[in-house]
Amino acid sequence: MSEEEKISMSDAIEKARDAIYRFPLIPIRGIPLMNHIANNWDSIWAFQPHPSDLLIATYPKAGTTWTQEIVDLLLHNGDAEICRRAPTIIRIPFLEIFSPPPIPSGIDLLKKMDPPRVIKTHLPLQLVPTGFWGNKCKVIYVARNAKDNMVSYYHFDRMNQTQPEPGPWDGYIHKFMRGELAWGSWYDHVKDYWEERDKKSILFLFYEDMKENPRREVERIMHYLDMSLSDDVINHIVELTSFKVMKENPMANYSFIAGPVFDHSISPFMRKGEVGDWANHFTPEQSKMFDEDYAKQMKGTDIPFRTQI
Ligand code: PPS
Repeated sequence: MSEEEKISMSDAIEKARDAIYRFPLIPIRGIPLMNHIANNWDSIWAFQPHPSDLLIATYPKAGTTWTQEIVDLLLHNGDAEICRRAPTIIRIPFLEIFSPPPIPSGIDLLKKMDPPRVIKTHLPLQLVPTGFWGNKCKVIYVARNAKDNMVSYYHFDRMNQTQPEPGPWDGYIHKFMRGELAWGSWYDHVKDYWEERDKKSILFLFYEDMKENPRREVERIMHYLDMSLSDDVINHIVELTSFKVMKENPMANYSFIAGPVFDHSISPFMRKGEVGDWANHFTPEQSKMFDEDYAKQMKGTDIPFRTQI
């Protein structure tokens, strides 16, 4: 980021102090989306990708930023300096985001970029602009087990003052199970991408696999992108995208979106980065109730989620 861009970003943060609030949810085709997205839905839906564009799709908090960093490094041969050229959200725009500065609008950024572009979305499959499928764009989907995904989302909703108010943990579990959080039902989100993965040539990844064997998953992404990099470069990318290194990387840890928008003192964006943290949040009763409901909502699907590794 240039000095000029940094100054305009900090100006925007100052202005945001008055403008931010917890955006209400408005349904778009039954999916609750924050009002700044719903109000701009027509331009999001009309977005025309180029066939060379790559989409990284996730339910919120499933490992998006991690995957974005891996992809950016792969595309730049593991060059750490180039991948520190700007914060993640500038390097890889967030398609549907239209919130006020300092969070930049995805469509505005994309208009200024030449393809091939890497694009982030949390949209469920049926709301992804149809050009992505029509143009046979590559799509990477990352999924995370429901319990850890929810814990991460809960802490994010506490710290991100633009997200709807999470309320107490006990009630949050029910909102998650009913699909009432921003971007809707986790269950439908993962099932729809899973069912379409072969037909649409989607690379379907699991957060737990990435934790278990990051090198294997980095290579999986590399092959999907039809690339071949040296062992040294791959090892370097694995190191640069470890939780520890990314947490200290100001261009990957969202520290550029400071208070009052992201209040990292409530919970840092790079919080724990673990599999199984759910066990520190769910009571045995909550876990049992959640598991029973999970079995009903996921009946008939065979997605191999793991809640521990
Ligand atoms: S967002 O806001 O939807 O884009 O968030 P997202 O990036 O999908 O998810 C954030 C969670 O991913 C963790 N994270 C990582 N875990 C392991 N390794 C690496 N390198 C990494 N980078 C980000 C981040 O800490 C959030 O998870 P929790 O459980 O809250 O720590």
